Amino acid sequence: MKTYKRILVTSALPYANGPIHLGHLAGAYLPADIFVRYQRMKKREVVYICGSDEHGVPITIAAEKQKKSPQDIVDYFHFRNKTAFQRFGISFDYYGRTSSTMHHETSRAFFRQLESTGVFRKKTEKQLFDQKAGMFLPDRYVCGVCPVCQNDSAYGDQCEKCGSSLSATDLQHPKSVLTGETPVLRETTHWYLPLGDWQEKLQKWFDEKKHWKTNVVGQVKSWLQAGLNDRAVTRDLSWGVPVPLEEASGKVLYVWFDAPIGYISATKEWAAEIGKPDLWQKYWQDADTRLIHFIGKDNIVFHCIMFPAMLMAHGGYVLPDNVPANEFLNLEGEKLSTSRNYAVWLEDYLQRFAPDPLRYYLAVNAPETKDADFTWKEYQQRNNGELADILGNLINRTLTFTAKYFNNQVPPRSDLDPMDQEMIQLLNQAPGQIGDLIDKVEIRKATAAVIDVARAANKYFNDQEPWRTIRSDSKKCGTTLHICLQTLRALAILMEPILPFSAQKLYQILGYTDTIQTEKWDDAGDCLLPAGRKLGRAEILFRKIEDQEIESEITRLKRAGNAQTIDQKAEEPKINQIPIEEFAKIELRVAQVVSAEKVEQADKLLKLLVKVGDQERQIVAGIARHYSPQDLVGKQVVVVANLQPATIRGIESNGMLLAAQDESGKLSIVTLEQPLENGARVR
Ligand code: B3M
Ligand code: ZN
Repeated sequence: MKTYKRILVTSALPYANGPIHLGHLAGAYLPADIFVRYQRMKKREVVYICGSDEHGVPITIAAEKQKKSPQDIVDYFHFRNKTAFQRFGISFDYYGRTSSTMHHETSRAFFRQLESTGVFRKKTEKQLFDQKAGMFLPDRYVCGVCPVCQNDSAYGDQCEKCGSSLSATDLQHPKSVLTGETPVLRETTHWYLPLGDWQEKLQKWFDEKKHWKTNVVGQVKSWLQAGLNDRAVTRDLSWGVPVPLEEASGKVLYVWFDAPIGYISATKEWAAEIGKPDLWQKYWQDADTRLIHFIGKDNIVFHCIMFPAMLMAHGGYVLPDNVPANEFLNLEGEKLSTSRNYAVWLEDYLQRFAPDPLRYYLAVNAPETKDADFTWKEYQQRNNGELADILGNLINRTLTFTAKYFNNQVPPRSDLDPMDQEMIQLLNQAPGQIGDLIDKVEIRKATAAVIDVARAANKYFNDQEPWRTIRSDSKKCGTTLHICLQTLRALAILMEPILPFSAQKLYQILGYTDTIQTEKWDDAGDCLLPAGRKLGRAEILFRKIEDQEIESEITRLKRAGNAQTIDQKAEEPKINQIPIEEFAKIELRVAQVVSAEKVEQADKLLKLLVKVGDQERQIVAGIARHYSPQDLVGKQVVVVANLQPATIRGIESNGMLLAAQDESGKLSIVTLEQPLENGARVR
């Protein structure tokens, strides 16, 4: 196997014409995110690129349906999807958009390069034209009967039933999607990429890909066997990247020509943003880069044939090392459908549940080799039976026992018996085993293997019977708990790629103040949690999900109605009501900032000295990215005055400063509308 210096990971650019649903996540985003998070902890150089696909007929059709401009549609969904991904923990290094100037320039230059080296074939041919609408009908503007499988709702670019890639003129009984009219044929000129010219080179390149998934190999083989045809890379449309030739005015690049170039333009924007504008070249043009495209199976031909052919034709670019395309995720036994609104939308999900249980279920049930089915019942079973009862249980019993019998400190380890040794050995081996699986993008197995570590540790706990040895042999009992706590540290690291939110919480409970990403994957099994370490307070990391919650999700699905539009307000988050007595328990007071300073090596934290009445207090607040110390001195703020003291980065904090933060991440501290006496009650 070739060794690479750096890894470039991409996830398919989702069309900015609708929100993100579970099918998207399971196919192209979650597996990539798990892969990337793992590579980061392996301390490998890796960049994870994605962005909105803002061109093409899917966008203009959505705009027409909603009587908006394409720009309105893409602006709306670009930001909405970017935020939703972020809340789900998808950790892109950069999320671009294909309407950016950089992208327009990059794809026009790419086209020009191919044009000037005579790669394209220009052809004037008859195409479908809607006389009523007065326009040509490329791609999804026309539907009809698939010539391959006779499906009667195939589109002009693709049949979703049999996966065939089509040209609009291939369809039998074509109808305009805009007007329902039968189109006529009219002449127009387009630029074609003669894929046949690259057939041999593609075949040779593909033959070396022994490590590709069988579902991908199968599709690519059959494409190559059938022989590759010319593909038009321009369209008669007004929305898109204008073709950079005078004679082609009024024409734009075909969306599948510009969208994959979006990976390159987004990498350029990323490099510029981090202040190393040339770094994109290393990632795209240096043979030591391992390029991996995560996609769903409907995008295989574009990533395994068309884009590689474009890159070959251009020259100077790396080609993908792997395209681990996933099959589809169904929902309760049926195909997901955006148009019927039959889907679980990510934002909707996040209003009621935490991200990690969904990440877990989608990972352990990933559609890796065949279509998979999402059911709410199985989601609940997996969460309750595996996250809560195996992983959560191990975490809880270990922490509660340590708190109760060892003063909440890591007990020292003494002589090891064979069971201890076996457990330690298992920990030593786990990072290598799980890591190899993630490296091979076998996410289902990797996820199951993480739970297996917890399962083994639960058995170890049971077999060692610490509740008995605490009386008979407290040293032995300490050793058992010591090893269980080492297991929690190992698990925190090993689960980070899959369950990043819970991993970070567990890591903090173990007394670490940094982010868990600072850890090395290879050290996960090395028992590095120091004896004597004071632990934080245990909290329930995985709550059980009740039958009733699941039933109401199933009812929601049955109510599925119209597709999502930009005029719909996203549903307001459900707010948990509390009686006024609960609120009265919180002492909110007016305080004045006396001094403020940055906390060294913690770029988010400020250490504040505030005056509450006559009393001075020290508070550590995570606002350093938004306020500089001098902004704050003298200001009157609101603090929670009766919070239990906490130690943050080794500094004691006595209270909490109130601040508001919106979805974009903008933050404002809460101040007073007019000055009041320090210590005044806030109610
Ligand atoms: N937007 C199609 C899709 O979302 C397309 C992917 C582009 S990847 C370069 O399925
Ligand atoms: Zn078909």
